[in-house]
Amino acid sequence: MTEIIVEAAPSPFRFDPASTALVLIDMQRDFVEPGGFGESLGNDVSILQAVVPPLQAVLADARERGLTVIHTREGHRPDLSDCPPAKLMRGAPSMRIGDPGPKGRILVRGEYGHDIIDDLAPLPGEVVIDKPGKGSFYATGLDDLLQASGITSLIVTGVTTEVCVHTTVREANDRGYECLVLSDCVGSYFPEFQKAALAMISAQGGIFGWVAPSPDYLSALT
Ligand code: C5J
Repeated sequence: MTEIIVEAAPSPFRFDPASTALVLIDMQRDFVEPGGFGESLGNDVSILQAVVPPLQAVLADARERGLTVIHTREGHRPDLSDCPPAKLMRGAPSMRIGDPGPKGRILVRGEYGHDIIDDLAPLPGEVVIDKPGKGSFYATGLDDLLQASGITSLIVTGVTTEVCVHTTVREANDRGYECLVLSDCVGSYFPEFQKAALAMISAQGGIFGWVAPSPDYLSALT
């Protein structure tokens, strides 16, 4: 066993790369680029671009050292049979889930907008989890896959911090996984939510997990 120790809040995060996966949550065009789901909800999606360069560095490092890499995508079947009406009808977006948009049907599997951005495109052999909800465990095979692979720790990245990242970290925490969230590799449309969401994870002795910037994570590995 190799123990890596990362300076993190609220305390050093210890993990063994052999039992750790890097998780990239929903780095899809639908959230990160104009013309997708995120923009249809009234968000300025350009703010999420800041996440891409540090996440590229973390992904490159993980690939080099053979860490398990897992990508997730939020989205629905073309017939929307896995999209609850409550989600479909929520709010007053400019385009609803399933509507045709400039990058294809909004948040629908198989559409260009639903896929992961080119800068972080999965390599053959990397796991891609399609999920209908905000959490990566709900209605997916993620837990089974992690258990079968002996994964007990997750390095968590992606968007958006207070929605799919938080839901996933909470689900993971309840299932016994140790999560380190890389603060510069997760992004929110709302700077105040970014700050609060990260603080919530490490508060109370790490009630949901640990938080550290990616340079501290990467330097611990070298
Ligand atoms: C949202 C997500 N924000 N991936 N989804 O609706 O965080």
